[in-house]
Amino acid sequence: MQETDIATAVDFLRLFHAENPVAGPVKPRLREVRAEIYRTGTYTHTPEELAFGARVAWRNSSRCIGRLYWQSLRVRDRRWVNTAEGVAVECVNHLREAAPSRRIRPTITVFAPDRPGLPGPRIWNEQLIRYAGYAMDDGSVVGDPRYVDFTTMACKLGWPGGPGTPFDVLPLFISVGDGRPLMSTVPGDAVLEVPLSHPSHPWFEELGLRWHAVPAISNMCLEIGGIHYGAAPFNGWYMGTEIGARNLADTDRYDLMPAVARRLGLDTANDRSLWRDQALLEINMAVLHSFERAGVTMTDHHTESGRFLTHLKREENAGRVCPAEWSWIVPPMSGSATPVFHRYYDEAELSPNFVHHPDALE
Ligand code: HEM
Ligand code: NRG
Repeated sequence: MQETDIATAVDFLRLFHAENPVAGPVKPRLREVRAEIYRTGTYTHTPEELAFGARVAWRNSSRCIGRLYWQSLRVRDRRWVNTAEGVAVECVNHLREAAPSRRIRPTITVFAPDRPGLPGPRIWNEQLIRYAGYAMDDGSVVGDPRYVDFTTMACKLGWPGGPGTPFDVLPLFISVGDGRPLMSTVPGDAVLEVPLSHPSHPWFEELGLRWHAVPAISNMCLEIGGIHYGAAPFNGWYMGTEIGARNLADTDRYDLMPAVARRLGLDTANDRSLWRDQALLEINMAVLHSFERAGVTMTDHHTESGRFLTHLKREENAGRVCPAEWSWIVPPMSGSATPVFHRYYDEAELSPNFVHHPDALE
């Protein structure tokens, strides 16, 4: 772990004081931080700097369409938690607090940062809740094919495997420094899930599909003013297409378009019958309907596209650049039916931000 770069720290502290006049002048704080870096090789954010830094990291996440509410991110400061056991407990607490009574609250938990010579904790899982993928002898997969490698690793590290359903929740793997990670199962009451049904096709329920309510990315590094928080899981709520048009539909994921098209009686031998498009639509109707029926927060791609344009206008009025990546912002179905399709965006990498660990597992 390297020493903290002073210039990066100074840039962040200037930004914090410019956007938070109540914090007073920046000069005394700069003097303090420079001295701490000379003395220890790094420095410590105040709770206010940490909360602001995490919110601005979200504001700067150019792939995220959901940034309108960046100021309302709840920040759980757990920087004193630096053991794998402690991180496991707080990840479960995070999940419980993020969705009390099914209303999801955008939340981040920030664990101990890396310090010179002393790496902070890492969560190996891509998200706190993900479904196992079991490779069968006949080449098929039970569960989520995306996590076959992760599941194989989990079993090698001592996971006995789940009950073998297509939706077995994977255990968490958490490490501090080199060596074997701690394995920790996520208790069932911390995993809110929604069974899927369709508003007008009763047979849809028979497919036995479900999805977890809270997307909580846990393998990205929160970088604020030169400090690296390697474990800082965050969540918002789902946009329906993430589940309906990708997780359940991609041919290398649950690959449900053919099965749904057959139940709909469509001609799957002919591409031009648009059976895929029709199946995709029905799966997405089912996802939005089911979350609504269960009272669980979810957005749709039309509403969220409109909100994102509002966000862009607000950022422009505040005199800020809002970087965005077209290929991530445009929803994976009906792109041209949403306003975010019909324009270009500024591309820039701003700090604070969330960055992928170079050695992250899938
Ligand atoms: C990406 C929506 C909250 C940070 C995304 C994506 C969507 C999305 C649709 C693209 C995902 C994909 O294509 O796989 C939302 C919605 C939110 C929300 C509806 C509701 C509040 C948040 C929060 C944070 C965040 C709270 C961080 C504090 C990110 C980041 C990515 C992303 C870093 C890129 C992930 C990557 O590179 O793999 N978001 N988001 N989002 N979002 Fe959000
Ligand atoms: N597509 C992924 C989740 C990526 C992030 N999406 C969010 N983030 N909505 C999936 O699990 O389908 N968030 O923090 O709300």
